[in-house]
Amino acid sequence: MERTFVMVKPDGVQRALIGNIVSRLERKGLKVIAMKIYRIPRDIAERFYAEHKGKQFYDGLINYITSGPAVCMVWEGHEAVSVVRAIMGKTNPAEAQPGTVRGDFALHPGRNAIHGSDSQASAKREINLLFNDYELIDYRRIDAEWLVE
Ligand code: DAT
Ligand code: MG
Repeated sequence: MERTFVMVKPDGVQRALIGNIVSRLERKGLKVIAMKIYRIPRDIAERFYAEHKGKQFYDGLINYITSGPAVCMVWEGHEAVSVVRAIMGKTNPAEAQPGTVRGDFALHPGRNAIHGSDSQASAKREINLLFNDYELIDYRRIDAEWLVE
């Protein structure tokens, strides 16, 4: 089973979108195995977004992501990385399809409400950056046998 790191960003928390976003992932059949509300410290944010250092939006991105509490999560399931990316929608919410989180709830790339890992390698790195191993909870959902053939 694949794992991915998901975050409701500070704008999503302030705009009361936590429940809606969690609900979309839950009803899809993905399983939440870690979840915490966390104000990301600047040094962690800089490591998290290291690939974007030097870009014109980088300083704004770090300020945004550290500006208030976020909800950090690990979700598990069949093709979890690409499934979450599809549920999120495009980085620029103005171009994101209606029906996606960003398509439904966001307008600007600098306030796009949700993060999801872009590959299994990124997921591993991001999960290790935000969670300790003991925070990842191993359990079986009662509907598991109805979700995967
Ligand atoms: P994604 O979050 O869809 O994986 P990304 O990894 O390319 O997108 O960029 C990370 C975040 O940086 C993105 O969620 C919002 C911000 N960002 C990207 N491009 C931006 C832009 N042109 N203006 C402002 N913020 C931007
Ligand atoms: Mg990304």
